[in-house]
Amino acid sequence: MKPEIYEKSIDLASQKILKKAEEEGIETAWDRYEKQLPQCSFGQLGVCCRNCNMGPCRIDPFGEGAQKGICGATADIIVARNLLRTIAAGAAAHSDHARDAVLTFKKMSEGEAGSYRIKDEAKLLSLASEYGIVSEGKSPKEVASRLADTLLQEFGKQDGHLLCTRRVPESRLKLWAELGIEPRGIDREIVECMHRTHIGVDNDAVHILLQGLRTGLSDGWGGSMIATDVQDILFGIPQPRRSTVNLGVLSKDKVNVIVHGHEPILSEMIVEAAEDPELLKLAEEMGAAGINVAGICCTGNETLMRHGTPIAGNFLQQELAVITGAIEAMVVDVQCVMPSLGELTGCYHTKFISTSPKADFPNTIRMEFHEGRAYETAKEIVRTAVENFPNRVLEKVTIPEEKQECMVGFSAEAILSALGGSPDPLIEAIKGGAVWGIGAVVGCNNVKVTHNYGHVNLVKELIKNNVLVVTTGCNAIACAEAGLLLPEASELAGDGLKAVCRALGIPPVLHMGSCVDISRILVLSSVLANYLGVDISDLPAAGAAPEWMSEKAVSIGTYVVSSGVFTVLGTIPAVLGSQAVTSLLTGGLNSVVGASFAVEPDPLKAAELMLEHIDAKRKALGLDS
Ligand code: XCC
Ligand code: SF4
Repeated sequence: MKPEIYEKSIDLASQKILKKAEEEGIETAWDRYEKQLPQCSFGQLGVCCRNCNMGPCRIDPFGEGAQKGICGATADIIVARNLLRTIAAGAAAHSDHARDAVLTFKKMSEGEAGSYRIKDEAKLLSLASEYGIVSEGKSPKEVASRLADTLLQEFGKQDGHLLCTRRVPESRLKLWAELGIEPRGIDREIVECMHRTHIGVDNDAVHILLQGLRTGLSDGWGGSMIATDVQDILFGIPQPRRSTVNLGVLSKDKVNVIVHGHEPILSEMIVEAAEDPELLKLAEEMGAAGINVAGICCTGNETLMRHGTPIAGNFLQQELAVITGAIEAMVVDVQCVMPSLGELTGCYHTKFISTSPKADFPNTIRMEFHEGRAYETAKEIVRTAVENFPNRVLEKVTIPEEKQECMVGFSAEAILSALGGSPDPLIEAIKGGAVWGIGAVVGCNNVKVTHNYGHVNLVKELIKNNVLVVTTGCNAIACAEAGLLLPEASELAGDGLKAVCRALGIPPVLHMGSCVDISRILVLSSVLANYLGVDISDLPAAGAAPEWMSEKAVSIGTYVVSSGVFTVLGTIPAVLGSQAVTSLLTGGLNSVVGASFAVEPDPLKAAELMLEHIDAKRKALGLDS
């Protein structure tokens, strides 16, 4: 039976556009999901392998048919290998994004990327000193060049350890070293995953998974952290500011340009180009009242955090944004961009512009983006959008009125300054029980979950129980749409958290950025752990990804757990075909890294698991007041 619209999304704006899609006979991800049902159960359990051409092989989960692949691989081996490849792909996506940011940074320092500059010199100097680069007597660009070289070496490093890992509490570093999972070069870990999963290499599930932990760590404390740091130097450390979210941010009289994907290298330039007097004049000539840039997914989070650029939606709203009929250009770079957008934009006047040398899609206009002429390309892109404004078909336009105000920009630095410069007030609030614990809630949308239902209900339940929530990615956008990123949302919080939020003027849910910015959460947890003189795994904190879907999310979950934080997944990972892998992930890991995963699709029950975990950690710290 076809699901009702309210079963597809809890968000009113999205429901309205889903209705429009139905009326216009337009297909969306939800329709394609229906056509996939029932989904392949071998795939769901993770027990099919095509790592060599004797296969594909699959294991019969009921124990009646084949129990081994042709090479002899068991379900445990196949599931573990598949999981390792998933982690490698996720880590590769984050880290390759980081590489491009560092390469732009390097070119900027050499004067070859004239559109970019050093926005935050203080962060440049503090990173330089962290990495032992002498800055006295050197110009900022010279320091930047040295820093870029040092960071680039992190990718190809063959020995030693990743520099960012020195931010971790001593106890955790020692544990990683003992386990042999201290990450080495970022690229090295990813390549090693591909090698190990080739036929006839690594065939012990535990041994394979340890490499998974190491690779995840090379993402969290490597690629993602480098991306965040370099982007902060180039574009500024996010500071608290207000903005608006949801499909209602689209303008009925301005040119609407959507930036979608993940890399601020592009979107920063688009935001700037949209203010160019020449293009504003052209917009006026085309009959538009101005140029409105709005984001989707994490590239949207990046510009939201730094400029307050509005966000039109999260992952499952990308098609809906087009279906409003109000978008002149959908500009994309990498990751989480549905290939369906090609055909879909063809049903409207929307120009679908792909910009990354790495990512092409059907039916796009290619406008490749290179640092050397970044601003010029951004201007050409915005011009294309502006010139498309007269083609908007008014009868096809529906912009829902729903838009929600939000307060964003809570980098670790901004949180510390909101606390008056020291973690002390937060620690005291945690000790006294006003803030019962910290919940990190992140991750995607997934058609298997009613859009935003998992995110919003889990977060509401946590704040109700005085858990301060930090968020990134599509969860942050879902929370913004539900009005949870406002100081006023502390009305929904328990009394303790409410009082703390009021005193500090902060929302009970703090938007810390894009998905690579989960590195900010890692840094914050290190700061808190070090301040308390404990390990990260001792903190009254828990993580969750209620609607996750991407391979990046698997890498994230892996490094969060390996860093010592219990994490609840809202959708089921493809591991249930192996008892050994499943019980290791959901239990055994506790005795290895002091944290594990749980799977719980019901957000209220997921919150309960997190709260139980936080209770136990409080008790262990002697805080059960
Ligand atoms: Fe993509 Fe980052 Fe997931 Fe959203 S949360 S669907 S990965 S945009 Ni990263
Ligand atoms: Fe089958 Fe083994 Fe080849 Fe996988 S690696 S396809 S299990 S023979």
